Amino acid sequence: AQTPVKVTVTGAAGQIGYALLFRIASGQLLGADVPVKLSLLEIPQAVKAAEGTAMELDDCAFPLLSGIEVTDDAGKAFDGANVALLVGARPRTAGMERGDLLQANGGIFGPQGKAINDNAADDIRVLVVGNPANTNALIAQQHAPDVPAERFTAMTRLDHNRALSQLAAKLQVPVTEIMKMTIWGNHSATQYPDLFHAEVGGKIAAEQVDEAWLRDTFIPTVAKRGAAIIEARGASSAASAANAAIDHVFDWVNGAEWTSAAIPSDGSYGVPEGLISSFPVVSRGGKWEIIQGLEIDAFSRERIDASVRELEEERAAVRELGLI
Ligand code: NAX
Repeated sequence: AQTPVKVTVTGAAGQIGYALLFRIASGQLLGADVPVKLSLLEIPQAVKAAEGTAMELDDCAFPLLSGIEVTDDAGKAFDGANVALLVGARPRTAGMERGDLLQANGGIFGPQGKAINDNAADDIRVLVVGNPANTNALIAQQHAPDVPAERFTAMTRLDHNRALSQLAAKLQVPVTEIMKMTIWGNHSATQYPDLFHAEVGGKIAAEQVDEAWLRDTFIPTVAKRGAAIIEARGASSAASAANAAIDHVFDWVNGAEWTSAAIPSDGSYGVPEGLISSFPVVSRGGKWEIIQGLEIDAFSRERIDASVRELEEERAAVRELGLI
């Protein structure tokens, strides 16, 4: 039988964790023929709740689930891990300054990056979901010098899926008719969902909608969808975020055509090298590759630059704080 793949999930007792773990255990993260073992990392106060989730996972008798451990010890959680989903983070609370937020998350993602560096399997792949996701991924990566930099990624797939869904509704086509969607930049309100390369029925999407809708409705609706979900549901996106994490890792491991992921920049499209920024990507041979050679018009350039500038500011702030 195949050796199980070890998948570590941090923040396992949280709401995304609850939406994610059952889908991983059922085979949706890696494939319907790949056995998995789960490691659930939580803070001490939430270990008991994570153990309750582990009991429910047991009760599903998933054929592919070969074991579950629950721990508050990062060294143990990441020991031999092949996939790490870093979901647990310190949320921004009322009155919290950006510096405080970055500091608190540096205290989580620095040590977790080091624990990954020292304990994970050689093929470790890391997806950061916890916000601010791009910069948390950068912090973790900078504490893992022995792991290839490209193994640290951040999630913009939820933004990508939101963009697909908004455009499909506008044009009244199935989401499967939309190709080449891209989210550029930071997973934040500055992100840029790009319709100038997206295609519907083989034609450029931006030419099938009016400019005012694109600029004043589509872009802000996608970028502010997280807040709209909180407003409607009274809680932040959970199942859709878990779904996007599944999409990201499945595609990374199994290959994919054009999608969006935040990965370390190699300098493409004027994004400073090293920033973990969202790009149009394909997945080949277990690696993300940035799609090259796209023409970027002035409208897109301005928006990509604004989001990248925010990432640079976040990087400068965490450097200033000594977090990287
Ligand atoms: P919850 O507050 O429900 O759960 C977070 C869990 O993380 C808690 O159980 C907490 O005990 C745990 N945790 C905190 N510090 C930890 C540490 N050092 N080690 C291990 N576990 C730790 O939040 P949830 O709704 O699940 O969201 C999790 C994160 O995802 C948040 O940062 C949120 O902002 C972020 N999101 C990111 C999205 C994206 O597209 N990238 C979208 C959805 C979501 O908003």
